[in-house]
Amino acid sequence: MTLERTFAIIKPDAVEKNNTGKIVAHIEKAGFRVVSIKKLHMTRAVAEGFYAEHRARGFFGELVDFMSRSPCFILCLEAEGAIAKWRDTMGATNPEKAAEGTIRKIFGGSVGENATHGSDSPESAARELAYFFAGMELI
Ligand code: 3AN
Repeated sequence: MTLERTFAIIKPDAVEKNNTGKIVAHIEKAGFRVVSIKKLHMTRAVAEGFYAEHRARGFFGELVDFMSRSPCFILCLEAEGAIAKWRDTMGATNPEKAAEGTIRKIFGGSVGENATHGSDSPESAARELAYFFAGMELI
C-alpha cells in the first residue's frame, strides 16, 4: 500500500456539539497524521461549489443550508491507503447503519448531519484538497 492523503471535514453538527477534539483524537488513534487542519465558515457559494456533483439530488438545498450554517474544520489526513481507511473509520453515510465504533456511529445524528466527510476516490481527494488548501499549507 502507498502513503496517501485524503480530505476530511468535521461538519457543523459535530463542531456545534463540541466534538471536534474527540474526533481529532479518534483520527490520530486510528493511525492518521493530521497534515493540516483549518477552521472555516463556508458561504453558500463555497458549499455549492464543493458539492457540485450532488446539485441534481433532492437534498442538495438542505445539504448546502447545513454545511453553511456554522463553522466546520477541514483537514488533510495522511496514512497508508488513507482514502479507503478514512471511509472505513467514518462508517456508513447513515449513522444508524454505520458499524459500531465508527465516527458516524458515535458522533453522527442523521444521514444529513453525520459528523464528518471523506473523499471517495483519489480524484475526489485531489480536487477537494486543492479546493480548500494552498500547496504551502500541506507541507
Ligand atoms: P458520503 O458523504 O458518505 O460519501 P454521499 O456522497 O452519498 O455520502 O452524500 C453526500 C452528502 O450528502 C453526505 N455528506 C450526506 O450527509 C448528504 N446526504 C446524503 N443523503 C442525504 C439525504 N437523504 N438527506 C440529506 N443529506 C444527505
